[in-house]
Amino acid sequence: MNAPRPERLRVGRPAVLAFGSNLGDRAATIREALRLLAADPAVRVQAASRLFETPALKPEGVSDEAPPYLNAVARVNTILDPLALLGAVNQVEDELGRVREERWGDRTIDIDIVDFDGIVSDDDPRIVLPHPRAHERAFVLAPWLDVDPDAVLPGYGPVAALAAAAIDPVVPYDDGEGALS
Ligand code: PH2
Ligand code: MG
Ligand code: MG
Repeated sequence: MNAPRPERLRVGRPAVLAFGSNLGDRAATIREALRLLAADPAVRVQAASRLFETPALKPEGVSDEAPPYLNAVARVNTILDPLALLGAVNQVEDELGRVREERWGDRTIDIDIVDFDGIVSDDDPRIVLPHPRAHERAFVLAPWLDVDPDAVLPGYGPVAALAAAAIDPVVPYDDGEGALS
């Protein structure tokens, strides 16, 4: 029997993930990260943004010395809870050679949970939701608009308005390989 599923049986929850890479083959690494996440049976990748090229933001401001980033955002649906999703993205980071050294240091891949089902929480220092700096980062907000033009950042408002106010430069990046996913 294939009766329509009642709404309450929909078990997955939406989340927004941000990807950044400024070392190695940046585009290939972000594509591989998406493939690895999509291979997790607990995570469904629903949409991936374009790639954007962005100067490295360091604690002291935008840096012209550090290699520039490629950034992207994906919309996913998952049956994991936030901490388990964090574990899954950290595992993908490890598989792709992420080394955890200095804060905001150059990296092959960074995957951040920007939003998880609208949760606002800083109870657990391992995962603050939404991502505490997403509201001011065009390198997160611009690709997010790609996958959801009507997105709202919990506690901050429409992503379109935040993106218009953010000052870090973001430029769409085309390496001829087509869409991310
Ligand atoms: N991520 C950081 C620090 N700085 N700068 C850019 N352009 N893109 C990033 O993804 C990024 C950053 C910490 O996660
Ligand atoms: Mg980050
Ligand atoms: Mg991170």
